[in-house]
Amino acid sequence: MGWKIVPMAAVIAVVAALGFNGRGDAPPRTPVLPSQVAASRCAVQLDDAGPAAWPVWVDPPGQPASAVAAVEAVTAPGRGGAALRIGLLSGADAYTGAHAYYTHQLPAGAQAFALSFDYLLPPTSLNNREHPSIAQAFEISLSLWKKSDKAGVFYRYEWGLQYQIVGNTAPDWRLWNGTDWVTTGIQQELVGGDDRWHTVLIEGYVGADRDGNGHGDDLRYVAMRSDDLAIPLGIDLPLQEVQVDASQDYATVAVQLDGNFQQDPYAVTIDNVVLCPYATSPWGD
Ligand SMILES: [Ca+2]
Repeated sequence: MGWKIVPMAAVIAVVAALGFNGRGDAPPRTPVLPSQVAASRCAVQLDDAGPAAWPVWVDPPGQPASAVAAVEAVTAPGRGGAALRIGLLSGADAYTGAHAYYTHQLPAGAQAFALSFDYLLPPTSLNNREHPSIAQAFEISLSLWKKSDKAGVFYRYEWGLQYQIVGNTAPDWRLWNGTDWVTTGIQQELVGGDDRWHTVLIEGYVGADRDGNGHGDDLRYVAMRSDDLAIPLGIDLPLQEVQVDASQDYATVAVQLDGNFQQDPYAVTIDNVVLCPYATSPWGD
């Protein structure tokens, strides 16, 4: 299938060598392999809500004319259901992204999550080899808007995973720490094109107050799966919380297409978008 499988021992060594900042002096944790999302528990596909439920926000903000994007309903050939096609259609400025997001309420106390979906990438080179890659990166994220213990004060907590197509360490998987992308050191060569379905799963905590400091700023990536590559992460990142205007708790699941240096148009199709929230850890830590 064309992926480069990185030996697990090497993955763990690379992650350790990168020196992700842990919180305090917590002892090393036992690596946890990603679970399979239980379809029977979390059967609602967010993409089936249709394009009207997935508005697009342009990143960076404040440049509404810098990118044109659209979300349309499509049927996924051979997969028997509704899917969404997100298109970055044009743009005046390089490196502009289209961020399509779905907003929903979560059960009270949700602080651990498994997010998974299937997707089709556009045909592209990787890391500008041979010819310019059509896309810069492809991202998924989960954001929580949560009430704090101060009256009327809400914070936003964001969790994200990026497949970086062009960059110094690309093609690789990177994690969002609230202000920047941090490489996992895990490289994978994904093939784009029709019927080249890929599946990604990310598990972890966000918005949790696991260290009891009164803030839900503990961000932990527990594990991920990309196609047949199962990756224990066990990475704690110090998340910067951002104060926001809100009146109730809610969450968004987003898919972002990042434009390249010449803002070439391209599209990504998503299907089986499933979010499983948990009030307590399903991973045994
Ligand atoms: Ca679907």
